[in-house]
Amino acid sequence: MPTSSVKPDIRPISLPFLRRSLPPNAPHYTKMVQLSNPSDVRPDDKIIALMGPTGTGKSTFIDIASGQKKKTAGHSLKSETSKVRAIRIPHPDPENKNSYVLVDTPGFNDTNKTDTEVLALIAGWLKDTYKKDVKLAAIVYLHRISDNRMSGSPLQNLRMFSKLCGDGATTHVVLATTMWSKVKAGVGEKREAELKAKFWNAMLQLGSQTDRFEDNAVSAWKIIDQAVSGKQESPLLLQEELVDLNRRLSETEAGKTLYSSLQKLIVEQKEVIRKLRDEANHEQNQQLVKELTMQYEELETSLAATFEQLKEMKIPFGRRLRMLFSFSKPRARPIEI
Ligand SMILES: Nc1nc2c(ncn2[C@@H]2O[C@H](COP(=O)(O)OP(=O)(O)OP(=O)(O)O)[C@@H](O)[C@H]2O)c(=O)[nH]1
Ligand SMILES: [Mg+2]
Repeated sequence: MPTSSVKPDIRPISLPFLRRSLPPNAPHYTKMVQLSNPSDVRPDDKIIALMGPTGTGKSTFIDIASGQKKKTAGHSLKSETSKVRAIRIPHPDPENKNSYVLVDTPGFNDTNKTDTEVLALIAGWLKDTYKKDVKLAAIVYLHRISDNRMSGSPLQNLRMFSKLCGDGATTHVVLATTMWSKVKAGVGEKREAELKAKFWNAMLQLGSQTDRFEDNAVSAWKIIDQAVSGKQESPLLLQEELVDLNRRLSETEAGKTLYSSLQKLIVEQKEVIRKLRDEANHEQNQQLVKELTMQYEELETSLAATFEQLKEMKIPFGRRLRMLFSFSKPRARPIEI
């Protein structure tokens, strides 16, 4: 087995596919390097970002593509990836001499982080790398085919992603479905057709592609190759806004989308609180009143946290006015889903 002394993160090849397709002593996966900072990326790296809601399999995809299955992916219902994590790795095809950087991002609807914090983390990484003139070569956006409805959080995530990406970088996007083993083939196919016809349609019209991730390294690299293949790299809308136009995060299309969703959430939370209060007022059962009060208090805390996020994402009136009269506009435009 090949060994390495370069970095402690380096692991030998472990997947049968890679053993079959590479000579037994191939140095390929022994060359994996963890990049601690955005400044560690190089202009010649092919950067592949994994995005999508929490628990869709972003970390699993990277673990499988890099031959370190089940190293960083989570196994609980809690969100796992808490910061942007990147690894540099060569392509499994020895003819392909490019170095690839796979970027793992935390998903929105994280159980430990607010969406504002998640957006700030992703934006920070994208901003720092773009400042070094490094653009993403591809984005793999994951969606769980086992989700039975495209509403609530998956839809909100997709909207946020479409605003962050913009129409300039859509040809580098592969919208990939995961967890096919958890659904009956017919059900999965029906959901996939609906995604393509409805929710993904705007992005597909703009040149994005779709694929299925089949839980193996061959499938992961097929998706990566498909997303990268010979296209001119272009900045994401969010990168243009933050770096070229010097906007604050709250002033970007993604930031504004988050702001509206927080406003909506506040209205919903207030309504639930009102209903709980009414119910508790009319209830005679002491035990039930106690439970309702507990729920009520939890929601009040959650509402206060949403207000805090909203405050953070609010654009001061003066800046809003200035933006309105500004002639500098990004080249890319937001995509409406
Ligand atoms: N069957 C199946 N399970 C998967 C697949 N991808 C991920 N899982 C499981 O789903 C769970 C969550 O996967 P992760 O890879 O941690 O998801 P993530 O998108 O990185 O989640 P966050 O880090 O929380 O944003 C883990 O238990 C994985 O083993 C897949 O393609 N098929
Ligand atoms: Mg993860």
